[in-house]
Amino acid sequence: MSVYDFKSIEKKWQKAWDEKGQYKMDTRDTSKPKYYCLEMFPYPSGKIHMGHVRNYSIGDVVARFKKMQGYNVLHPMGWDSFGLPAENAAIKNNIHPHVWTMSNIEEMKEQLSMLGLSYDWDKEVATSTPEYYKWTQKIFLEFYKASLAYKKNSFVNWCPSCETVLANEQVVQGQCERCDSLVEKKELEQWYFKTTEFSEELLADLDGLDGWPEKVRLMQKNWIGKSFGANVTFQIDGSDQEISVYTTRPDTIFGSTFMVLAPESHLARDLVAGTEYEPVLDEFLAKMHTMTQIEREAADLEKEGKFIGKYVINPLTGKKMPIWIANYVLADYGTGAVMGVAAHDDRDNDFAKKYDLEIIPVIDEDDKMINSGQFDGMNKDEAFDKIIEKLEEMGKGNKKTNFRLRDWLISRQRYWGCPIPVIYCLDCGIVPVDEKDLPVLLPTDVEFTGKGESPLASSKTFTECSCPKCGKPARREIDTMDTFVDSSWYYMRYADNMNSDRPFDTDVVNNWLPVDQYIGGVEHAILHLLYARWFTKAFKKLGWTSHDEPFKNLLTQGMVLMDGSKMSKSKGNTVSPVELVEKYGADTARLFILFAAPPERDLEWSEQGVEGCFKFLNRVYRLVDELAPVAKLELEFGNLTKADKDMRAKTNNTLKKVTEDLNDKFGFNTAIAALMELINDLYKYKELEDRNDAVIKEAIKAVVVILAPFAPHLGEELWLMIGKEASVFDIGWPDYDKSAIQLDEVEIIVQVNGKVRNKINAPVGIDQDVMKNLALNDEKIKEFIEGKNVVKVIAIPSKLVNIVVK
Ligand code: ANZ
Ligand code: ZN
Repeated sequence: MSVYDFKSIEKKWQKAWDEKGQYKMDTRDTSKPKYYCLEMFPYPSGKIHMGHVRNYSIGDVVARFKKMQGYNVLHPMGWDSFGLPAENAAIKNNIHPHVWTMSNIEEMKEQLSMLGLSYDWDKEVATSTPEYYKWTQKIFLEFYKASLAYKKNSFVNWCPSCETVLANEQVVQGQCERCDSLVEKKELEQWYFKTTEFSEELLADLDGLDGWPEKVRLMQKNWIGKSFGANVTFQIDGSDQEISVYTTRPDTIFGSTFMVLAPESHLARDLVAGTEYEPVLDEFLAKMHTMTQIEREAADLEKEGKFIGKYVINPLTGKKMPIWIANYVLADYGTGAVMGVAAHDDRDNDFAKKYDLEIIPVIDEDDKMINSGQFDGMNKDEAFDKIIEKLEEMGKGNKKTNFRLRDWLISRQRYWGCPIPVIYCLDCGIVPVDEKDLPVLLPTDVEFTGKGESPLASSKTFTECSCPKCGKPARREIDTMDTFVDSSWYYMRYADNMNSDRPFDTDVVNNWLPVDQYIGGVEHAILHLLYARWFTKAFKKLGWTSHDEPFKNLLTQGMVLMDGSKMSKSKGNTVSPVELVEKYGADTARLFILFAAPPERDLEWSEQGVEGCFKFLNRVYRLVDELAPVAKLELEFGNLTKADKDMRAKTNNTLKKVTEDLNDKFGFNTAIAALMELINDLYKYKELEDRNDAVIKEAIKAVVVILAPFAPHLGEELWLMIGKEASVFDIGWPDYDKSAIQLDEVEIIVQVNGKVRNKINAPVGIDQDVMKNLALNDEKIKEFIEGKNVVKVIAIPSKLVNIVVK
């Protein structure tokens, strides 16, 4: 008897698949229906972790199953390979980001290949390679031409001691993550993508994404944040200048007793200009610049502000309202000005109490208007519309919807990102790089000091250039793009990754998109998915593609936990995938991960669970090994006994259940559980003296086929052992035999006074009276009804008999 030598089995099949090109596919082949299975590509940190193993194991089962079902499956993998860690490594270890990144990719690819994943590596992309970022730059230029990319001033986080711009994540409680200095705000010109161009579509199309988790759709919806209200204009007292505010509560206007402006707004600056309040604003602004956006928007922010010396007139009450600046008003939302309603808005309430401002309630407990003149007594919803009408009549306001969604700031003062392909000329201004000069390559003569605005500034060969328009000396843009730009379109490039004329061929991408199944972490539920959706809409507008949404179905997998908390390097509670595979094999690792929890749920790591899966695979191996000679014979079913029929029913029922579980339901754990049951039954059945070898053969084949997508190496090996030719993944997914699962007998539940007391077997289609008799005469049931009065017997055909006794 041979043993389950997973090491040599896995090595053997990985080599065989490789040599045969098992997973190569042609995206231009349209002879079969397409299926695009995509897992979120990783940042190449150098080491895979259990989260990757989980993500990719799930994707691999889906891809293999769909291929067996006859689809042409696109299942690619690549690298989100620009980003800060490479740059930090460069600063720390004096190694070039490109070298560091490529060696990490090498390492990770090797680790992934240990898992036996069915990727077509010919489709690989790495976003930091010139072959890829050339097209990211081309896309930028197209967006620029279409006014979907533009430049404007904005504030960035600046560390005065590191002399560098910090990303929001690098600011911890207002301090630089590296040196703890107080972070300042510095105004720089920055590039933006106009995400707001598609706010309506991004919101409306969420409705059609019924293959997405509801919670993710909701998160997107909240992020886009559409609100309904009005713009209202207030005249400045003693001037004909006006201030416009955005409010979602025009019904509360009679209760508005002060106005609050964002300290950064131009409005505030204009109002104090040349007055004694100018230094007040300056001092307040300096304080604001030490705070991050996140802190400013926090609900528990301690409200603070200053009066700036002027008043506005409330258009409906005619009363004077003092104008303040306050930390809770944001410059880039609405108009940057708020009508303060202390009685009905929590933030305004905190503020009014602190600074002793007037508080006038205008809506009572029954949602009826009070203190609101002609609107008194009206329901507040009615007043909402009526007040807007009134303001419109007066020329003081109008209905307005607003989106919380901002344009996307894509400039990064970093080296290891995609260079923004524009040139600045003193005479011509911003000049796009000619397409024939793409890619704008990252220079290699850069010093990584961690200081300065952008590392690219230190490269003369890079910054100095000539203007494409007039030929005069000019300089290049030194900022690079946010890495979310790279990951917003990689899944389109996969479909046509060798294209050297354009980012992708329109027909090819129109055929392959949307992705049929996208799988990844819920941490990308907002930004990555939103940006990818926005790119899709932008490409459609450019006429490059015709689909509306990038991802038809989305699965957000749960976390991998150890002792209840997320496995992470910082907590030191990790299990190394490499060590795991070395100890038990990839098939055990995959099986455990898929069996231990449904994919959307968190998964608690258990060494015992891994052990259990390993034992199970050993058990399967021994069983198939023992029965292989039988499985190779030419056999007929002949006459079947009850036991034979039961075994056939089990086999075919299992096949049916697994097929249903895998068909877009992600019931991996229940499918594996069903397989385990089948194995148990088969172990018992094979010991029967009058066993039927044709029944065994049928069961063994089902076992191997069902196992294959989960444990592909062992699947192939067993397939060979039972005399078939590789590959088990080239055969079609088998249909189950319907006639085998239509049993001659059914199980009938017998209840006495509503309590289940026994289960009895009865022929299918048995008469109700015969059913009742069988139940009443059953030995076990007799014990429960002896000496009692049978009042009533109810029978539900083929299911249940209930006996009522007194
Ligand atoms: C008066 C009022 C009364 C308001 C009330 C709310 C409740 P959403 O729903 O998020 O769109 N607001 C407007 N612009 C702002 C800014 N730049 N920074 C901070 N807050 C701002 O929020 C709209 C509401 O947020 C607006 O409606 C405004 O306050 C405030 F009982 O106006 B409201
Ligand atoms: Zn010029």
